[in-house]
Amino acid sequence: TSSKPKILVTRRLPETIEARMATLFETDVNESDQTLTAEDILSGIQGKDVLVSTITDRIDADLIRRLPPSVRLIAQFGNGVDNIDLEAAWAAGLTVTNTPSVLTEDTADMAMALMLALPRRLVEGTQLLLRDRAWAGWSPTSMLGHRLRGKALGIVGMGRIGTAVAQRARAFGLTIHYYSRNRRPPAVEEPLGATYWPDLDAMIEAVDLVSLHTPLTRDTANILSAARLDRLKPGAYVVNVSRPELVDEIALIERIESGRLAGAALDVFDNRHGINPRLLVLAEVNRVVLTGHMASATLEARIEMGETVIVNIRTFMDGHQPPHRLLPDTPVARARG
Ligand code: 8YV
Repeated sequence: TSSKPKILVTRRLPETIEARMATLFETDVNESDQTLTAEDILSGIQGKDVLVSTITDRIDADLIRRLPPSVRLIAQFGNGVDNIDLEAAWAAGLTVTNTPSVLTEDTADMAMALMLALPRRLVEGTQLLLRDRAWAGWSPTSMLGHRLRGKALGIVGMGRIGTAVAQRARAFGLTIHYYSRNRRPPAVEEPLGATYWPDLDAMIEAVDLVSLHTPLTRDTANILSAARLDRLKPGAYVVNVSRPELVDEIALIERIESGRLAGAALDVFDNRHGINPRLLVLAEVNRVVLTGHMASATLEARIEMGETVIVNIRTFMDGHQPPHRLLPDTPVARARG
């Protein structure tokens, strides 16, 4: 028997990461493209020390209760941990870690790309050429969109990612408004010219675009409710690279269909019963831009996420505090009940 930590990895990871894990740990990777069921996880985890999870694994109180006592660490490959019942994990004496920071900039880039895509008719521009297999040529009035410069951006959740989005948006000439549980210090606000709104409803009424950057918790589920969508200015846009549950998706669809809102750019959407066909129709007519949870999907980010998981596991198994241990009384701690 080896003294290497024994780990179960629920999804395939980049090759370099799997190879490195295989040298450092006794590694068991789910080689299928399917998410493991709770029963699969429970049978795979027997005799192991660490569960390496991703957002697609539902690690609820029941699963946690049934984990063998050998498991002491859940090392999430990812920043968001809303798939894990943190309170149940802590109550069971488990340590939970995540991989923040390494995906911040890439996620912010994607938010910016999505923000630009609809007003500058990016997808539509390509579709037009593909449909005609030809270009009618330039004209002073063809394919006019709208500029972002001068618009007011409302950022919901001014953590690492929200701040990185604000920096980019500032460079694009947007004015920065934000709602966050805690006001950021002047050293953060001032270079961004950012306006803090302690009242989300009030901020929503003041902005032209809203971009969501809060973790999904009990407090943030449905934060962009139907009532809040109704407070948006006519013609406003919604951008979501966070979690679908933050938005009342049906209400959003209705308001875009009616023309009340200009559109939405969504990297995350309710996929429990497949993509809402009304959302697909709106995407077809270029009122919505849809991407499938791609905001952190760069090879570089995935490798750094893997490296962060490895550091968390090694530090923990060496008996030290892992660098990205999640603790109660932090923003993500209020997992959904
Ligand atoms: C990750 C994400 O790909 O890190 C997050 O919170 O949403 C994604 O970008 C995913 O979490 C992997 O577990």
